[in-house]
Amino acid sequence: MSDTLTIALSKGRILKETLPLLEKANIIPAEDIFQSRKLIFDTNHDNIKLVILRATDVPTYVEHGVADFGVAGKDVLMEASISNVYELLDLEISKCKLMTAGVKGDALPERRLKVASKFVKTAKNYFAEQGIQADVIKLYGAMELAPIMGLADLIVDIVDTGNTLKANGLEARELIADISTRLIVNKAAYKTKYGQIQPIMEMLQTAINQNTLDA
Ligand code: PRT
Ligand code: MG
Repeated sequence: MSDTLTIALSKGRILKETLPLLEKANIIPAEDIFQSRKLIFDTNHDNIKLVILRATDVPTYVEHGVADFGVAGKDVLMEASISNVYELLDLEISKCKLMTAGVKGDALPERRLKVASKFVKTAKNYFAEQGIQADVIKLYGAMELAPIMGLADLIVDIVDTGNTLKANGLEARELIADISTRLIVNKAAYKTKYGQIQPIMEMLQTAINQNTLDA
């Protein structure tokens, strides 16, 4: 059905905070997402479906218009190659910081820097903007290990409390970006389905405001 709205959600920690927000906006999955192995869910609205994706795949589904809406971290959006997408709302959940970090107390070497990150594009852009020469090495996880093992001088990673860095003898250095979860929409869908999209946006904005007041 062409008037169906599909919302792509990032699984993991973002999902845990997104579902209560959707519920406040009266979008409720027809069954418990955490108790199911399904990837696509009906909701209390005939025309709204939810799909649960790996966070890095959310922008891709929205870019191609197979999902109308997407919910993803700003870190993931900065790293994605998207041009058919508008960022509609800051959901103000799963907040954290994208930072550089290095071994506690270590000075940076005089040579070209070695940086390890999952966020290669964002890291390259950041060091280029700073006028710092850096080679960025792609890692898929456990970034904290790279400086300890001598793979990199610095990492670019997400920091919340800083406990993970601390536990590994690292310290946060420079702030690259404040991160929170955003609602994105496919540009074409925004035009053709505006009548359906607009009330959902309003409900979500009310839910975000309510969250902020509760906090
Ligand atoms: O593994 P995969 O790449 O598929 O996803 P993931 O497991 O990283 O996803 P998940 O569920 O962790 O959610 C990631 C998204 O949540 C990110 O894209 C951010 O937008 C957001 N977010 C918010 C965070 C954190 N806070 C956070 N603290 N993502 C990751 N972390 C990590 C941090 O890097 C550290 O390793 O959590 C650890 C604890 O952080 P500290 O500083 O509190 O110790
Ligand atoms: Mg994780």
